[in-house]
Amino acid sequence: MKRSEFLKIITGATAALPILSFTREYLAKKEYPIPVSIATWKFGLETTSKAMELLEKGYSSLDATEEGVKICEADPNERSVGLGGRPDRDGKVTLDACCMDHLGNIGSVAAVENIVHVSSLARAVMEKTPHVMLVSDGALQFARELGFPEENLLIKQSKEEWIDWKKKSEYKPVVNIENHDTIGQISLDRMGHLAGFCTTSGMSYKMHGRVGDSPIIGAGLYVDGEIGAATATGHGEEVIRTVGSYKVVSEMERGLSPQMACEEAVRKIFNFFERRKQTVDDTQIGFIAMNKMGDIGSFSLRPGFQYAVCRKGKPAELIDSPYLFK
Ligand code: SD4
Repeated sequence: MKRSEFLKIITGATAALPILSFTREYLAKKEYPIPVSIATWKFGLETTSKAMELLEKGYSSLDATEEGVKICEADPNERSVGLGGRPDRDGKVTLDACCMDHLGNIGSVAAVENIVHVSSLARAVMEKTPHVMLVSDGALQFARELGFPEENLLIKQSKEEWIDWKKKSEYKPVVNIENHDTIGQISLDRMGHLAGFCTTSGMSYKMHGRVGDSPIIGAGLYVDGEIGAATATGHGEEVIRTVGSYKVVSEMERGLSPQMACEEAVRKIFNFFERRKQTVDDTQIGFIAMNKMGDIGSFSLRPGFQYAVCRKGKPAELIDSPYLFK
């Protein structure tokens, strides 16, 4: 290595250190505007309100967030999460979910059929097994052992749409409409503890067995109890490629605000598109993030992404995310 290159690396490394220690000091001093809960998309209004009701009573961020996302999983009108989620190209609804707490405990399930509350199943993997991820039949078997109810998740409307889709079998995800309703939710409780869940039926008409970013710790969700948390929605393959949620949290660890950290992660994704000389015309990716102080941020690749925020003593609010491209 040339001396100048070496110096560049050294300078870069030492430059990062003061920012980091500044952040830690700042975190220790600031009073938390807590509790607070944030969630992707409009249904987050209801799920963050539910979480806040529980957080204000003193529930942990893990318990409150789980109760929030479960509302969405049980609602057949939400067509990309839980019951009523759109099927894969074989007509099967397969769900993905994960959770992470402030201590670094993680649990995840992927490609699960017939179980509505996969978020709770992911939590059970976290709390009741020596593992962190169970998939497909193994996850279903575990759910049965725990007595989770089984039901057909393919509602009539989804079935009819799928039959219609099969006429052309064109796999063309429509930005913000067809494939982008994953719920990622993060809360900060009265103890100052962060936790998050991410749950989805994934991309509509995906190949059977396809797993997106949502159940992948670091991609769809990441929580570092000493720094902050982030979660993603949108085109999962792109989020996995950049380990998106981890990227957001590691930018916060370097000292960036949640807002700037989300912007960095979206720019990184765009940079990978550019390298492959691909357009982002049919793609949407959105991140939301919160740091340990309860400051929040969001950023998306394209317009249309919204998220909900609910702070202590206030009604939940829907916010249009800033974005990179029109
Ligand atoms: C996936 N990220 O399976 C999910 C889809 C999504 O909002 O976010 N929908 O790739």
